[in-house]
Amino acid sequence: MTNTNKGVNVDAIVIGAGFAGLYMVHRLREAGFSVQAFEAAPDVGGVWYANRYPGARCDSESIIYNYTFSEELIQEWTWTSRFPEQAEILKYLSFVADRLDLRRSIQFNTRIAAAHYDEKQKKWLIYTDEGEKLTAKYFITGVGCLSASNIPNFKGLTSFQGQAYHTGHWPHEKVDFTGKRVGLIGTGSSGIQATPVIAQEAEHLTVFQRTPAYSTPARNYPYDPEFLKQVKENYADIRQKIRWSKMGYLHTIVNDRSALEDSPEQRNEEYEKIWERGGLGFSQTYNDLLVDEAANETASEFIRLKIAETVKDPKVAEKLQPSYYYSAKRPVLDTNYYETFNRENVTLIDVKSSPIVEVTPKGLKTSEQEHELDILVFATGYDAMTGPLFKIDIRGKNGVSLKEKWEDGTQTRTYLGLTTAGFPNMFMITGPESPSVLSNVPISIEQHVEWIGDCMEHMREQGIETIEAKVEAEEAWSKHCFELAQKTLMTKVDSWYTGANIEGKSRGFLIYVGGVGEYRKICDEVAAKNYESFNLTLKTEKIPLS
Ligand code: NA7
Repeated sequence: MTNTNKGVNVDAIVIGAGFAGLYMVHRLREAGFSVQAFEAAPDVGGVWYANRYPGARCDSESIIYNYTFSEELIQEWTWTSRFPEQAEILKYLSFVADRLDLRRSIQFNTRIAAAHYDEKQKKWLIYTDEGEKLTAKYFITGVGCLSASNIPNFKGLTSFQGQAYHTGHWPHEKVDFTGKRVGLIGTGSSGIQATPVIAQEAEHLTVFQRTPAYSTPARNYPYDPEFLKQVKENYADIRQKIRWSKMGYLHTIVNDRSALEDSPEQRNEEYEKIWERGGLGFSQTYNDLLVDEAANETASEFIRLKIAETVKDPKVAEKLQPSYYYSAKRPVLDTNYYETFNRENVTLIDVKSSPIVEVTPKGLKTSEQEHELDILVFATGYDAMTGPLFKIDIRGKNGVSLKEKWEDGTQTRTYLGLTTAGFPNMFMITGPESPSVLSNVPISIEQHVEWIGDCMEHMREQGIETIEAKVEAEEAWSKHCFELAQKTLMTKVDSWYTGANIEGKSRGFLIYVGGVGEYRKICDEVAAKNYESFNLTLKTEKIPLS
């Protein structure tokens, strides 16, 4: 991979070469800015480069899990099935990087250790982990929301003598489970996707579950070429629809009424219909599943009954049935997850009732027994939203670090999830308090990249040197975000949405739940009003504009 665009002083430095970083590089280059991106991995892909665990697949449908900004890319790329698997997404991003000649602007195998704002120069000083130093007017993070992996600090963690992997850092070569005793900790999306695939190969699989998930069937299938032809012909409409939709998807609320308005029989029929359809639409069966406890219970109970019907051993079925509000934690899609517990080579251990005590050289010890294992899989999730940003020593005005400013989840303050006061000319793509993970992420990424690109062009045209969110604007935005979230059931359940999955992390809710269409409207209005909720300084005069 070559890097011919490397410079010590550029207009913009971008971190990451996933969906966000790639498009940001392209957008800025097209606008005539000099840009240098850095990526810790050896190639493009971001989380899709790293998440190579068995069964890794996206829960968004392929035809909308791509860039929409380029008609050429839409026409030239063809997905194979309804839900894209990791390898295919990675191939897609590699295709985009080639097609737009992006790799020459990216320095791979390089982690950014620090980014410090120099108030005198009005520039960002960027330090790589190898001591290289660069300066840039703009500092843009495209580090993803779920890229800082979480391995719980179990006693004896490093003593295990078998192979151990986190799903988010899976090796490139195939892990051979044949004849192996495998232990898998965690039953979120990653664990639930990996379980059926590992079970087919392993001699024995022991799944260590702390909290059961509500999982509904994905029902993946190969795409019909005729369908894809129609999609390509109508992409302008599709683009418009998803950009202004609630969550960046084509599916919307199926029945725009309360679940409680239907009789139990009607409701069952509706749930059954959507269950058969597969995909993430189940949570959209009625309009109040995420806000009304009683309505939510009807969907929760439907899924619990499905689990009970599928899993033959009633004791195992009981352990697999969740009791919190459906969809308040990230809903999961699966292929044969519950069926897998009918296999003789699969055991479920409930670590809430018998907690993991320690990792031993031979395996994993719970309060009840030691499980001997050859391979240990950590499907234990991520320090979401702020975790990837805190891995970099980001310091704004007066040397204050982002971590110090935000302190913990409850103190995090952003304006629009794009910027934060005290950090001029820094932009975050899908940052905390933007729709990000509660949307079809590439659509949210595109909107952020375009907003940032437009903002930088505006600044260039107007001779503006710095842009920085006003404190009162970010206070109001953070308050608004939290108030919206509190109207839902999502703040009432422990999850990575609330930061509860990370020991010592304070509870908050760092995702804007108002929807991508509404959010786009708000962001567009801010730009149309000449960024009045920001402090702007002019290049020469250095006088605040507002
Ligand atoms: P998730 O959804 O955060 O799942 C992590 C799982 O690991 C979850 O079941 C956790 O249980 C479990 N976990 C975490 N720490 C422990 C400890 N200490 N002991 C036992 N079990 C533990 O991560 P995923 O990788 O599955 O998915 C992340 C997102 O990526 C996903 O939502 C998609 O958006 C893509 P808990 O529920 O916390 O009790």
